[in-house]
Amino acid sequence: MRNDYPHDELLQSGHLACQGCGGTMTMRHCLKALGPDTICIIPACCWTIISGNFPYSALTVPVLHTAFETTAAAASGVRAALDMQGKPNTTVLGFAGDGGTFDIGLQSLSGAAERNEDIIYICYDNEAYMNTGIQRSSATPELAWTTTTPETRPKLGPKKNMIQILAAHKAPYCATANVAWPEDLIRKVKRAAGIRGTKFIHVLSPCPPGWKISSEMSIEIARLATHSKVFPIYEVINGEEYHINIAPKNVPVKDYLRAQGRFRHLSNEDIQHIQTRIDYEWKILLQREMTESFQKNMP
Ligand SMILES: Cc1ncc(C[n+]2csc(CCOP(=O)(O)OP(=O)(O)O)c2C)c(N)n1
Ligand SMILES: [Mg+2]
Repeated sequence: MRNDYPHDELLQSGHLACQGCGGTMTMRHCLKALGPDTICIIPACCWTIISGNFPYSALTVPVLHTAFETTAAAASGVRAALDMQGKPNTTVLGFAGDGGTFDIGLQSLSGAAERNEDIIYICYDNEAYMNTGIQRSSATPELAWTTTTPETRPKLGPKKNMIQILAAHKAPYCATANVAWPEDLIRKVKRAAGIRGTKFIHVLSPCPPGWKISSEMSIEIARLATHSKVFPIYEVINGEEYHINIAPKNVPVKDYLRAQGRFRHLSNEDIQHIQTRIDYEWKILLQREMTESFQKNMP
């Protein structure tokens, strides 16, 4: 392990997560990056449960549990209160699932990003409403099984592109990350902490029961998501400058899909359809990275 990897553990043992929970690893790494002077704003999601009840919380930082749709609004309020108290250096961390970010919390996140509130917003994306029993969200990948999109009627249409939505707000810093690359995630959270305004980090966080994988496969499958280009890892600065941070190994999408029970029903044609879409999205991302220098010169 590298020497600059933070050894402090702000997430204690005794939490209530499932084995192999990517959302838990995401929280652990984010808090390592931010340190103890951090306040977490957590809406309804698995993390409402994982931290445990006060005073037995596994989190050693203050937590405000808030309503499902209000993460970014509540974070804005906490930020304003801290500023009034003369505590500008305390980090306000909104930490929400994909349902709370892509769907129900989108308008409050959009409002905060438009006002450019000085907060870090981290979405741990396990690609469904896991806490309530694996219902599809707009982050669920195309043709995946969930309890509301059964194998005979799998989820139609592609996953919503949240980074593009935040980039369209000209948020000063947006990034994707993956629990399989903790050092990249920690670097990004630290970088976000040094920027004023709304910072958004979208972290792929596998869910073994929801993805129908065994818990020890969590990181390996997360890694395949990036190496197959299903979940590219990149940063967007000021909504314009794109930087891809991890070079994919061109693994066929099939290898990623076939490793998970939630895609067990897919035909070879389905897989080819997904591969075509992934290749197309990757091409667009490369083009965005290449047009960076033009955009830098815009007024
Ligand atoms: C307004 C409202 N609607 C529905 C719920 C029920 N609910 C609690 S957690 C949750 C799922 C959250 O999904 P996500 O944000 O993806 O987080 P995850 O559970 O996957 O960690 C739902 C639907 C709620 N608490 N409030
Ligand atoms: Mg979820």
